[in-house]
Formats: sequence, C-alpha cells, structure tokens
Amino acid sequence: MKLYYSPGACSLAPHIVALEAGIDLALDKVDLKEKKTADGRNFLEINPKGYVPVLELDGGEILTEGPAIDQYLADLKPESALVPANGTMARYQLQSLLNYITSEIHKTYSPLFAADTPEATVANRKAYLQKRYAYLDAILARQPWLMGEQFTVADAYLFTVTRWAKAVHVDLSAFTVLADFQKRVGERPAVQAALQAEGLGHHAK
Ligand SMILES: N[C@@H](CCC(=O)N[C@@H](CS)C(=O)NCC(=O)O)C(=O)O
Repeated sequence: MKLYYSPGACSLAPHIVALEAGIDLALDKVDLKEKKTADGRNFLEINPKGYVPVLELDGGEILTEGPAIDQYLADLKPESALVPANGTMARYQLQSLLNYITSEIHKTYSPLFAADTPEATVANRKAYLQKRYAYLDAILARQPWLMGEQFTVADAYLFTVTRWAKAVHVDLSAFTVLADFQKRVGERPAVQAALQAEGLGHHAK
C-alpha cells in the first residue's frame, strides 16, 4: 500500500495510524502546488480532487478522504484497537468525532493558510476555532483520549490538525489540557517515527 502525503499536512494522521497499527506503507511525497508525485506523475490522475491524503491499495484501488483512510487502515489491524468494532455504538461515536474534527477544525484552518483570505475572515475563523476547541478541551479534561481510555484514530487526527496552530498564529494558550494532549501524542513512538519520516522531527511543523 502507498500513502500519498505532504509533510505535516492532514495526511500525517493516516501515516500515524499506519505506524500505530504496524502496517508497512510506501510513501509518495506530493508537490501540492505543481500537482506532481515524487516521481513526476500527474497527481490529478491519481486523485482528481488534487489533495492528500490518498491511499493506493496493492491492487491499485484508490481511497481518498482522511477519516475514511484512517478507519480503513485501523480496521486492517483490529488488535491495535485504533477504532471500535464496526456496527457498535462506540464506532458511531468515533465517526461523530472524526466528522467534528474534519468539518469544524480541519476545514476552519484551511483559509488561514491562504494568502488571499481577507483579514476579517481570518479573525472570524480564529474565533470560531476557540469555540470548537473548547468543546474538545472539555472532553480531554475528563479522560486521556477523545474516546476515553483508548488512543484512537481520532486522537491522531486531532493532533495532526492542532499542530498547525502555531504556523497560522491561532492562540490555543487557553487550552492547557489540549496542550498536554499534544505533548502526550507527540511523544508516542509511532508519532515520532511518522514525523521523522516526513522530515519534520519532533513537534516541528
Ligand atoms: N476532505 C479532504 C481534505 C484534504 C485536504 O484538505 N488536504 C490538503 C492538505 S491538509 C491538501 O492537500 N490541499 C492541497 C489542495 O487542496 O490543493 C480530507 O479530509 O481528506
């Protein structure tokens, strides 16, 4: 299997998930600006949406969208307990969290990376993130991981998008529980290995 990624982008989450699960992944670093793979192929022919992450299965099938890829990888290794079993209420709660992270957090950061986003929109999005992080901070004040006592793919995803705060000047200093969470996730061997493989080193963007 191959993961198309860009260093530190949302593709870091499935990369972490694969390493947590002990899945051997080939990596292909995509130039997102030029839409080219590492070996110069047209990335748009692999994913017409033009973004990472993309998982290419051994038979050539393509799977896109981070939360779907995270769950696919985790389901390959149920013993890693990175997702609750399919069909259980806990699995739907996990999917609820993944949807919250993708739509309320991940996609609120996206305009902050664009040079042409108006200042008023930047301020609005930053205020919105404060509200949305407060909800997650309260969950993490009660339990070590988003789903409770077990580290799951949702934690890998939250860690990945929250790493962006510094780069786009989102002030998360009010969320000390979240800061502890980031530190704990960042210290996991699989996370350190993923960061290293993406050329990021410990905690760097
Ligand atoms: N809905 C997609 C969004 C993926 C996404 O936003 N990818 C970003 C990196 S974090 C990207 O590749 N952007 C480049 C582009 O859109 O041109 C998912 O959740 O997987």
